[in-house]
Amino acid sequence: MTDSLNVAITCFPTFGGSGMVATEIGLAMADRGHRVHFIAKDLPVRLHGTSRKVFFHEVTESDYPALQHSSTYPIALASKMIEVASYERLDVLHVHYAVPHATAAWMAREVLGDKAPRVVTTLHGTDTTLVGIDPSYLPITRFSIMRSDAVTTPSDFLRRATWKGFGIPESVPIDVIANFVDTQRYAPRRERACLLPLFPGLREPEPVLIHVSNFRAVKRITDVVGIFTEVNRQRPARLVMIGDGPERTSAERNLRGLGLEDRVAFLGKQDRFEELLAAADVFLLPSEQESFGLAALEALSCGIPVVASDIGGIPELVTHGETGFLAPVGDLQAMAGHVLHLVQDEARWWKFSHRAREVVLERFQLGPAIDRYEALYRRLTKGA
Ligand code: GMT
Repeated sequence: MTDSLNVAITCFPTFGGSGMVATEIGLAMADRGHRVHFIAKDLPVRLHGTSRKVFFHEVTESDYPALQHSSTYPIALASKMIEVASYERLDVLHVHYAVPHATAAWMAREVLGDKAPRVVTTLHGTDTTLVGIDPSYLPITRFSIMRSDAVTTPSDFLRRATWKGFGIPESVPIDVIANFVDTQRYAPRRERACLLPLFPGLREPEPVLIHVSNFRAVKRITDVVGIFTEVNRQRPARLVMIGDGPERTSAERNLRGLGLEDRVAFLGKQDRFEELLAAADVFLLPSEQESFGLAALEALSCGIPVVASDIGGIPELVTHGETGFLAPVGDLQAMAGHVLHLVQDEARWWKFSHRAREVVLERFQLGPAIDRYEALYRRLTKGA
């Protein structure tokens, strides 16, 4: 193909929405015939077993003793970007999560001069709402965002938060390209058998709640436990917890203290969990902050209604009273009430389930999102 592009993508390789979105964009671009280079500290979690035109460049840092107390990752990353851009003649460098990736991209561009690729920065969440606006990072992050050739966010909420948080004039364009989901992989299938190994005593009328996250404080894991406990008090229920992070241990301890450990399964990090998601009844996301909420979108795609906090970008994907219910952060009684309202009426549950899938098919499919990114890349490289 003559008009294929040479694209590099930088992301965190860890379990987390930003890395997953970045990886899916890269793989989809490769499927469309572009050459795609991932530049990261480690192999991104979903980048395995590919035979497509995808290349991985590992960022390596020196272990020289004098550097022991300094973080050299941004410099090592910028150096790798320079190397890849020079040898591979990159057209586009697309970085996910501004801190420190947008800054590394800016440094690389300064060095490369005329030969520099176009830089796209996709902001994901705490790089704007927390870390990026921390005074320790704000000036350089703001500058690096402003120096990007294009900036995107997954929600209108995050676009506004970026303008406001960094004091960037609203005349500076930020494209909202909503996160997306593979609707074939995350599809409705009510096969409860996959829950039996987790809960051998599961009886059909028992509702199964599910939560997926990195178990950081911002996810309010204590609230997940609180909502479940209240639901279970009124109607015996089960809870599936997928992911790992700092809040997991106390949540497990808490549930053991309540004598509920047999009703809850902590599975830790899982690469594939779509079967469990599709078999559950309600997805819980009571976060303190969420620029988007990718895991909630995956649940909706499986036809699973979501009960979540009414914050950030969540209302852009979950419609209160249609595909789930929203409540103020920390209002456990309201959230537990919403869960019960959903699971106590089968016809209502199915109505929400069908609408959830419908909305995802209408607005959050992978293809149209990739069209937008590809059009953006082409716009930036036109005439370059
Ligand atoms: O920003 C973070 O703390 C991490 C980041 C991630 O890598 O998963 O999460 C953000 O990006 C996701 C993908 O765009 C969004 O689905 C999450 O809502 C967002 N997290 C927050 O805003 C807290």
